[in-house]
This record gives sequence, C-alpha cells and structure tokens, in this order.
Amino acid sequence: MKADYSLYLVTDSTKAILGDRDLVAVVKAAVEGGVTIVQLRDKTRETAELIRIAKELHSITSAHQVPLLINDRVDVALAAGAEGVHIGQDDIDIASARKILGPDAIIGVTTSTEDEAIIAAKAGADYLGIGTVYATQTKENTKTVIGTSGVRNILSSLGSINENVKTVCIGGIKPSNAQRVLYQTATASKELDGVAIVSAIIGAPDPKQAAAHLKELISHPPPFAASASPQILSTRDILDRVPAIVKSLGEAKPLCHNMTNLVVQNFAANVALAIGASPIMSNNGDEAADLAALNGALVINMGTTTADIRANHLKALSAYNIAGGPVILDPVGCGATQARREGVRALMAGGYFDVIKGNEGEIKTIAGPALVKGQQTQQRGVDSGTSTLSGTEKATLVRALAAREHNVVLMTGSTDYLSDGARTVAIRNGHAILGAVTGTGCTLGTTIAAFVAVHREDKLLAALTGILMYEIAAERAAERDDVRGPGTFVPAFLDELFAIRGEAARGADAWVKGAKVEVLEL
Ligand code: 3NM
Repeated sequence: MKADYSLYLVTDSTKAILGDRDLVAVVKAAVEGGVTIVQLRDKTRETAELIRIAKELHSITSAHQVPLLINDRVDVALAAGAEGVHIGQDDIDIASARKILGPDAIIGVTTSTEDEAIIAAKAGADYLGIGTVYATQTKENTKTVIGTSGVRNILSSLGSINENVKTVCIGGIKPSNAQRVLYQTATASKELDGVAIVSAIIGAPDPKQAAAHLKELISHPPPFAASASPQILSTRDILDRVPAIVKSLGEAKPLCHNMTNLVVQNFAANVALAIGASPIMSNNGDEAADLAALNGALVINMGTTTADIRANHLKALSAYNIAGGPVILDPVGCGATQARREGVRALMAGGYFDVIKGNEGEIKTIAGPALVKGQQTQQRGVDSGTSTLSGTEKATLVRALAAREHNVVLMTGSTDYLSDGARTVAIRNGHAILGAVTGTGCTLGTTIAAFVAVHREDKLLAALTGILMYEIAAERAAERDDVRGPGTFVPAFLDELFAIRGEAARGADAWVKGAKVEVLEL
C-alpha cells in the first residue's frame, strides 16, 4: 500500500485525551474526515487486547486504503496484518524490524536530532517522525522541544544525503499552527511530507470534523504566505518603485495597530499619522480579531512586557495570522533578562511574524546559538551593546534567520541589514541624532508595519520603503537650521515625514535620490 503521510493520526487511549469514548469509533470518524495514515500508540494495554484493537482498526483503515502502523510492537503489527510499525530510539532496531516484517512493511522512526535522523534514514527507515515541535501534554518524557527551526535543521541535513526518506513532524500540532509549520519549514532543502497529530483529532469534540478541517488547512498555504517568489532587486528597481509605495500608503491610509510599550505610545501614533497611516494603540487582545478584519497590520513591541501583556500579544498574533494581516515583531531588549528570553520564545512559538526588526543584540538572541556560533547573546538593557559582528557577518546572520523563519528580518544599526532569505540589502541612511531620542527604533517598527499593510506582495520592498522614508526624513530634519538638538529634532522629524508623504502624493520623487541602498551578493 502506498503511503500518503500528509495527515498522520497517532492514537491515544488515555482518559485525558480519549475521555470515555471508544477508540475504534474515534479513529473511524477521523479516517472518514480524511486522515491518510494511522498509528496505534498504546503503551499500557496487554498484548491480546492490543491485537484485538489493532485488528478492528485495520478493518476500518484498509477499507479506506489508509495504512495502519503499530507503535513499538512488531509482534502486534504481524498478528493484526498491519502495514508497519513506528519505533522509538529505545525500541527494536530498524534492521531487525525489517527482517521480521519484510521489505514492503512501512517502518518509521522517532528522531529529534540531525544525527538520529541521518542514522535512521541510512538504516532504511521509510519515514521519520521529527519532534517534539511544540510542548505537548500528550507524550511524557519528550526529549526536547525543537520548534520549527529544529525541524528545518533536520530537514536540511536530510536534504544533504541521498536517501528518499519521508518526513512528518509531531508535537503540539493543531489547526492554529499546522499551516505555519509547513510554511516555515518549506525553505529547507527537503520538505515535510505531513504533520502527525494526536490530541487535536483524538481529543476533539468531533474527530471527523477536526480531521476534515486540518486536511483543508494543510492543503492550502497559510493566509500570510508570500503570494509569489519576489524578483531579485537592483538598486535602480528599488529607487524606481519606492515613491509609488509611499504614495499608495497615503491613499490607502492603512490601519496600523500598535501593541507597544509604555514609553512610545504617543510618538508612535504621531509617526503613523505623519506617514499617512491610521494608528490605533490597543493592547487588548480581545479586540484584535475585530481590528485584524480591517486590512491593516500589527506591531508587537515587547519593550515593557509582562506575562499579562504577552497573553494579549499572543491573542492578537493569532487573530492577525488567521486573517492574513501582517505582524511585525519588535523584540525590544529580548536578550536582557530571563523573563524576556522566555517571552520572545513564547511569541515566536505562538505565531508567525512577517517581519522581525531588532538591533544586533536582539537579532542574535532570536537567532540563537545555532546561527550565532560562539557569540555572547546576553544583552545589557534594551541597547544593542557592543557590536561583535562585521558587516558581512551581520548580513549573513540576517539572511540565515530570514530563511529559517521564512519571513523578513531587519537588523538596525548605523548600517541596516534587511533580508527575506533570498535577497539581502544594506541601507546606510539615517542620522546619529535618532539615537538621542527615545522610541526612534520602535516607531520605525510602526512605519514598517504600515508599509507592509499596503504592499504585502513584496514585504521586503515594503519594509525597505518604510526604512528609507523614515531615515531620509531623519537626515533632512537633522540638517535643518531650526534643529539644535533632540528636542527640536522630534517636531522637525514629524514634519519631514509629513513632507515626504506630500511630495510622494504629488509625484515629486527627488527625496528618494538620497537613498543609500546596496543589494548584497552573499
Ligand atoms: N511523539 P499532540 S510528541 C506521540 O516528540 C508523540 O516524538 C512525540 O501529541 C515526539 O499532537 C508526541 O497531542 C505527542 O501534541 C504528540
């Protein structure tokens, strides 16, 4: 039987998940709903009982051409005539299982590291169950939570060896993240063949409907997916296209939803107004679904965050992800304290960010040790701290993080680096006086959000447009005779943002000639 791994159901008969329901009835409903492969996983039942259940399940699955696999128990698989087994790292070895079950049996193996995956693939596993993706109550003693980045690393390792092994990922997969997991791992050199799920189907009130819903979700890209592969940009293209995007923002007046810190509320709202967006400063997660329906973008800024605020951020993130509205993460000071490091991990696990914008210290924290080899990621306060990376290292890190997250990443600094994983640019605009005014980093996040709202088809170009408008306005303001320091700079800066917006509306594009953008070949 040829296996389709796309929606892989793993059973669980515990009270916490199955409840008082009959497992066979639940699996029948799930198969009718569209699961494509089933694994019977039961760590406690006696052998005879397990064989009886396996036979009952097999009569259902085989009627739908759905393979049935048995967790760990080669004997039960043989007795029930199941199509194969799924084995853990501490169970029977692949060669022995193959010898007993024969060449046509499906043999899958649990793997949580690149080494385990390569060993299992070379030993002849038909597929790998890669996990644990997200924390789950379902399996005790899961070794490590590896996130989508861990899954992607394993897929990339597998892509580098010549084995035709299939892959599914497992752990905490549910309707709210299934599409994102597939999307964020799709930039690896090997793609997932499916998602493996326990509680989101077995524990669902209506397992048939839950399976059908998941099947529908995984057969489409998520609402926030980039619509097409953007073209490579030349500096000339950029300068030609930026003014029209500034003009379109003024015409569209997109909603710019800020969940930002206590320090910058007023300044961020004024910057949004000056560029032509419509700001709303709402930290209430309960109203995010209504706001997400208004076709704008959301900035999540964790500058003065707490557990309560984070819960609101996660609600809003989910609402915008469902609506396909762009979300910008400004992970202010995310490497400074343990609470912030945990906070940013929870946000990254909780949803998709179209753009991540941070200083060198923040971007290093998010990238983590796998991408920032041998570098200290402890931050002092919300400042970036001393730079330890060369320009090329910054550009390479930004590109690698964007490829890993399948989004756009900006590292700010005297030179800004911006990448979508395929295209990377350096921007050398801005002015040192921005560093003397609080919130100028945060309000750049607000600006980028507004631009991504109106130019979703190319989020990198949208972010770049926001950066150029913002930084050229800062240069113009700083050079004015009436600006004598940070106090007089702020109103002049708002005026220059407003002026550029007016120039773009009139088609007066000379302002963009000040852009210092370099498209990098890495
Ligand atoms: N294996 P749920 S996690 C059976 O990491 C299993 O190998 C895992 O359950 C692994 O879909 C897991 O309810 C349980 O989160 C997954």
